[in-house]
Amino acid sequence: MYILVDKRNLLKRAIEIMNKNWVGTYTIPSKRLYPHQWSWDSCFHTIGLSYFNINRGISEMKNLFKSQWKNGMIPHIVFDNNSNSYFPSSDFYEIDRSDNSPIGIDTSGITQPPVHAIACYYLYQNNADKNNGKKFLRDIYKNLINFHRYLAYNRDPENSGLITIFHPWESGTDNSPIWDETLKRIVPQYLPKFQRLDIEAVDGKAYVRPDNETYNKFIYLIELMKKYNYNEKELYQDFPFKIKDILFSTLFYVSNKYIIKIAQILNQYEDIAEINTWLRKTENNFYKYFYPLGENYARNLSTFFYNYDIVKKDWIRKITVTSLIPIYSGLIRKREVEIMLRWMNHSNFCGQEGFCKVPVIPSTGIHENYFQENTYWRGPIWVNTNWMIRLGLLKYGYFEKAEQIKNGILELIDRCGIREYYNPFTGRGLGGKNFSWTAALVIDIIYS
Ligand code: 2M8
Repeated sequence: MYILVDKRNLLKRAIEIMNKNWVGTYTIPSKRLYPHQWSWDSCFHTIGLSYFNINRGISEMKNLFKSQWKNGMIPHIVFDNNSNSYFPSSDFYEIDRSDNSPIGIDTSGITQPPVHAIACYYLYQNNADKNNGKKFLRDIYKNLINFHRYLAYNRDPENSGLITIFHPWESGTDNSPIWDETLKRIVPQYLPKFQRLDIEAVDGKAYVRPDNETYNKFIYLIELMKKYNYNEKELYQDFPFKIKDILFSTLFYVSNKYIIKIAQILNQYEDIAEINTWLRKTENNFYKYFYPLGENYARNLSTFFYNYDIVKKDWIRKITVTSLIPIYSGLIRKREVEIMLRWMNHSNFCGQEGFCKVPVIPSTGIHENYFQENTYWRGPIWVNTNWMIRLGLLKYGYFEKAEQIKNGILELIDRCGIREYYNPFTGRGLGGKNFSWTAALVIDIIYS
């Protein structure tokens, strides 16, 4: 049962937060906890901005692409060196070790999921002045292609159309139980002295953030990447964290389709054949890499799409929201979508038998032993993953279920505030306050 949400008021609140977090050229995710520019956050921000301030959206994307590495990588953070409330800060990454790092711009040395082409398309689609929209697309087009070429050629030596990540921070779902076993195998040989600043930023509530052991491993993996001078070819040989990630690969696939749309708007056809080869590769390998035992398991309710650990050569069989994300790709068969729908209505996620008050999807199955209702990416509800699942449901024609998620998200935010994530039983807001991508995506959800 839904409470009627005053959408006009919610929209006003969301825009207010986007305005407060605007720092002149881009939007920060949340004051104090995340005071810099984050790559995929900026894409979600841009999607929201496209409804009420196109120029700010253009500025946000352009500022991000200014930081693009010479090999095409978009770094996951572009630092504002006037801010010192976040660790690790820019100097920790030592990006000068790589010949590819940009000159005079401080960034991290890792990347994040590619939502960029989707965000840029929104800026065109929602721009009343189509000439201006086209001009922006023309300005940004080569950067988009270069980012995707970087992913296609530097992050997929298997030629599978699926992307490998080197660090949980690259996944965007940083603290997910998906990474637990792989991280367990990694024993830090050395660690720099550092002080975590994230716990203070969430008012000392350590339980909503990753534990110290996990955080040490996050830091150690960056230390190790530095030893390889961020050279992907060498990292690929013996780096201990190499995972084919479903969410990242799904976004790569969807974004490739958006690049084709953009190329067609610009009458720029020369790259389309190459992008089509990436699309075909993803289609041909998605089941092979992400769906254990392929066709035979199709009728088994417990079968899911799972991330693939390249080092261990095995699937990571954890029930998390990542397993549902393939629905957003549109490339999976309807029968797997139907299995997913049964799962979504099952008590493992927030369905009728679950305890959730509103039907939205938490970040892990609620009956799993790794489920933690308040801890970052280990149980709480996130708006961006629900946004993708809703769009996936619409692609497959499940309008009623998509509408439930839409209403669930709106009700959750209306009642519990614009936060980074939410307890799936009580709806209590957690993590960063006044969180920008929640605000931005709620704007899109209201309008679409
Ligand atoms: C979280 O990640 C950062 C590291 O990148 C952190 O915890 O310090 C994640 O939720 C990530 O997906 C997000 O982009 C970032 C900023 O919102 O915060």
